[in-house]
Amino acid sequence: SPVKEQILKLFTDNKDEFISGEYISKQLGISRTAIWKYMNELKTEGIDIVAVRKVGYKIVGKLDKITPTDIKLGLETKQFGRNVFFYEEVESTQNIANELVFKGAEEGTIVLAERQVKGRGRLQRNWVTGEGKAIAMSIILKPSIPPKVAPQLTLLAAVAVASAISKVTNLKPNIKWPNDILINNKKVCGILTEMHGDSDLISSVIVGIGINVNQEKDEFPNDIISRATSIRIEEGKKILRSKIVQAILMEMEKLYAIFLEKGFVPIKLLWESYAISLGREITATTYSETIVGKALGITEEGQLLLQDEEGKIHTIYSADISII
Ligand code: BTX
Repeated sequence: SPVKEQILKLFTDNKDEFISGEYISKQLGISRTAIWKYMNELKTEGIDIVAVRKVGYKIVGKLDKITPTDIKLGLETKQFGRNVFFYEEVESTQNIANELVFKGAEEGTIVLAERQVKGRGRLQRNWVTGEGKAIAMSIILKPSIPPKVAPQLTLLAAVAVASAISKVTNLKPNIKWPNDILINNKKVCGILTEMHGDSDLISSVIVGIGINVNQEKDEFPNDIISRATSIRIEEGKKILRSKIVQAILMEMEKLYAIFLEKGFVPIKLLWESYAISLGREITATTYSETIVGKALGITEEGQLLLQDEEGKIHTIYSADISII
């Protein structure tokens, strides 16, 4: 309800402080009894609120959940994540976001799920979502850009995730072109961007972000265990998923505004500051060939520049990269 949203906002604006019942009552124009009712509702949702007589209410903790309440409590964005669709189980959050786009969902709308039974990666690959311990999120964007520019949004999303992880943990994530986020050389996040529109102009882009957050080592399937990691494994402690989601939305909103105003160049610089493969010998496997060479950098459009052993420079639009 709008009142509940306003209460979540009051707590967000006054984090770590007591808010008096009188203040809430005046701000929202509701009775003390009504406030009491909303506080109880938040408690049943797993929000830990202390109430001190004559002082007020304060939030002292929450569970590791990603419901709309969990996301909005502490969210500092203007638009991103203001509309949250949450599901216990979906085939893929990308599919739900797709349907929402056709129903006219606003830019910045997000879809989250605890379980994905058909989570997907690029090229029809599978993406594993550790139930209750991972983030599976799709963000709807509606930029007016030509389709060839869309891959830049994948790189932008990678910067947003890397910088969000750096802000809420002590970790130093890296990006492997185009879309893997690695910590200590293991994959902690994958990003998949899908778009709608015609050949001249995009109408929407759905950015899918999968992050391993609180899984322990033995919780990964055998086929990925040697290449995957989670924030918990690397940080050595659990972290609230809602905090990471909020940080990503904040970074995305900021970077996206910069991108729309100034284009890709400022994003490119940030991307390069996280890049792991630049200057190294890599193998790039495209749909038609395998090229071995040195990664020189990315172009102003976001493609990878690779110099092979004969000195020839290749511009790579899409490939799997392994670092030699
Ligand atoms: P990708 O094609 O770069 O990576 C997929 C590959 O990564 C798989 O083939 C597998 O080897 C490995 N992999 C699968 N699951 C994991 C995992 N949990 N951790 C590490 N490695 C893994 C990356 O594609 C894009 C992933 C996007 C996922 C999000 S989740 C929300 C949204 N919904 C959806 O269905 N996809 C996106």
